[in-house]
Amino acid sequence: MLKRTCYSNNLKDGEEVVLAGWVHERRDLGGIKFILLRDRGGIAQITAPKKKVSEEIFKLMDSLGREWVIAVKGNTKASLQAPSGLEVIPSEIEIISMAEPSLPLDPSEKVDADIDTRLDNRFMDIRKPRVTAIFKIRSEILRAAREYLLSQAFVEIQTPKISASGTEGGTELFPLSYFEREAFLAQSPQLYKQTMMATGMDRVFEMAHYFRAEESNTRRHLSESDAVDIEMSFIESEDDVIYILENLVSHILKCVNDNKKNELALLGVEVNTPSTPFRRVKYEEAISLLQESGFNVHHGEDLGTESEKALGNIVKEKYGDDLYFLTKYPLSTKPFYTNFDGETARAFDLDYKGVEISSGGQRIHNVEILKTRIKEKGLPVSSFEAYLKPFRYGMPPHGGFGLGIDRLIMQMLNLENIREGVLFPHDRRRLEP
Ligand code: AMO
Repeated sequence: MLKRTCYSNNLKDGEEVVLAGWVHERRDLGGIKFILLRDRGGIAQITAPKKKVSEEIFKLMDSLGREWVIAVKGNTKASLQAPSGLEVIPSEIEIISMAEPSLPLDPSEKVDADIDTRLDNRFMDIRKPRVTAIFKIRSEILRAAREYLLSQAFVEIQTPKISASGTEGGTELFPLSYFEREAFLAQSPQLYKQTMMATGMDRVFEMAHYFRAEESNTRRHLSESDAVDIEMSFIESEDDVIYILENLVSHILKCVNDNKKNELALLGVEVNTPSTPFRRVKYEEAISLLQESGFNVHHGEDLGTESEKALGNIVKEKYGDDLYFLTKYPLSTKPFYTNFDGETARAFDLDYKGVEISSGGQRIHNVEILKTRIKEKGLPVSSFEAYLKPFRYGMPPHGGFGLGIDRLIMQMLNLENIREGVLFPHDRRRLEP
């Protein structure tokens, strides 16, 4: 097999190269034949003028089908017509793998496909350069997140994904049979990352995977999702956690802007790099702003999808901000582990263009108060014994957040559906691929 020497975006004039990839398109102008060859770097034009290539190659160009995998050896040459300004004149073409002629979707995007067809044939959908770009940006988001958190002395951890109890409330759990007993897929690393605060590790983060049996089929919920979870000790209030979150998100957006320019251009997206601190909007103010705009929302309720979206528009119009914290929530809307002042939770959400992308806060670190809150939420204290034990042997004040990566990329790139930013999204209806 010919050994690839470069990607299509690394071509230089006057070199012998070997490219390997997929036949994106073929064109035949009689005396000259073209192949657009697609690889991870983009698209390269392979040009075969009858007079300049062997008869064998000229013929072979005709026999290639769309989406076949080929390797092409040839010389690069400047060309005004070629998309990259360079073309390759082939001296050898090797067929590596053929494709059935009727394609399940069109990777050159000349024919539109609905989201279900795209996801059913995700391997081929991801061949589209614009879709590949989304996942290159996603990789940069995770790289930047690690970079920032490591720079702030956080230690990366991994925690179990099979757990004995729920963490985020009783519903939305995926039960599974675990030998002789029932267990659940982890909704989040919440209880483990809090347990880590009793170890003296002080600051931890996890590239976490959430499993949630979300009943409804929405554009922003999945059964499996990814998040950056952090937990930190010796905080004075939730403001210490907010500080890390706003600087983390700001660093991520800056890195995507600086390092993924080509991908953003391909997607036609501009990412605003926000300055810190982000705006804080108190829950009370949010309710008033929504009521003034004619929304039927009441104090004490959690904000629904529609009111969150409307609030995003109001905040953008009033203050010009895409990113803002919602603070001082009523305690009743937050999980049992949330610390509080009277009826107010020491918890926050971070919204991005009207969609919640993160939530977090200060936790309860007093074991008796924690037990009371578990009972008040109607949960069985007995199933939280393992979680509660570390709280009995020296637990510092602590807090943290979970930042949803799928939601972050959806809002950053203005994707219509969360599924577009996830390789193989799973939801109530979709378990394959
Ligand atoms: P929460 O339940 O708000 O908080 O989740 C944190 C963030 O994770 C994302 N997210 C989801 N994304 C897609 N599909 C889902 N089904 C889904 N569920 C959650 C959202 C959300 O803001 N333990 C707390 C975090 C903490 O306090 O540390 C938690 O899980 O972006």
